[in-house]
Amino acid sequence: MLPIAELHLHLEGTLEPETIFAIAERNGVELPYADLEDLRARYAFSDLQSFLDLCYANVAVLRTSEDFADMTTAYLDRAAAAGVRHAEVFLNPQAHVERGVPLRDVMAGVTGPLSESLRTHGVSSGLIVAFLRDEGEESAMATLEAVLALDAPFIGVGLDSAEVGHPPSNFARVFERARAEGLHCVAHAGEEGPPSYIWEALDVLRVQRIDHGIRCLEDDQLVQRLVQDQVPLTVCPLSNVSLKVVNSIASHPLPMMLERGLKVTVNSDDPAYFGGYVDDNFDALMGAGHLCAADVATLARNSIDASFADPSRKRQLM
Ligand code: ES4
Ligand code: ZN
Repeated sequence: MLPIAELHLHLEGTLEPETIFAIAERNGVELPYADLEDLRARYAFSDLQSFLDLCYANVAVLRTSEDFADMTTAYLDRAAAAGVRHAEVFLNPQAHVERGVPLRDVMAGVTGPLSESLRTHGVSSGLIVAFLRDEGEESAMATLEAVLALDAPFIGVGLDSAEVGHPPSNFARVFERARAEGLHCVAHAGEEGPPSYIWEALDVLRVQRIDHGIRCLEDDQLVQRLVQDQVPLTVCPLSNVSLKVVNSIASHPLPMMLERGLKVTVNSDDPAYFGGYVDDNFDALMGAGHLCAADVATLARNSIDASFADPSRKRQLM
């Protein structure tokens, strides 16, 4: 197994149905589902929003730092088995603080297992604090200030949730502030949103990677820019099919993206919801005949190179 880095993974999207029920039970939280099968029957999405509604209803079971730690450890277990040797994971603190969970508990729960992950799992890791773009810039800025004040370790900021109607340029000041703090900057753009959102993420937010970015193919000048600057795109094939961003794995544009010289990586996004972890994403692409051995090697190398791992760790994994 070639060492890979996973760079586009939402911890909230790693809660498996069984875990949702188990944590609900332990916390005395009443779930609006009759049983596991009833919950599983709801994993058919029409678009990004329909997924977000279910995912963020389910995270209501998370109440204590132990819950957040268990979620993080379960992901590390599964990621290590998938061949992941470095992981940069998103967390959306707003979603939990708004439900009354103290930010310090959220951050302590997640950063505990991450800080030990190299020793416990052979997976180096970093946390990216992501902002719910539909909650606006003021809320994002308050969240950034609050996590900075806690001095819990995190390596960067991201921008996620409902894309259309919430362009990256709305968050210029938050990303400026994050950069001034020495944080890495990434943003979801060009999943459901137009190519102009990718331009804004690059030129206004000055991000180092684009999460998804597949709609860049609609704009030749944008492709040229992304190729020229070798801006990494964290592509999530099973997510794209599940959220109906593309029709099928067979028609996924990843082969075209590689062919055009874009710096593509393969990631799982929300693996508990979209049919699998990063290894399952590779398997799906291979099954569709999309990847030769050289492509797999390129994708693996891209993921390490596009990561924010320190140079000595990158050399170790290349
Ligand atoms: C997302 Cl806020 C959030 N959580 C999980 N997955 C996502 N994809 C886009 N936004
Ligand atoms: Zn995502």
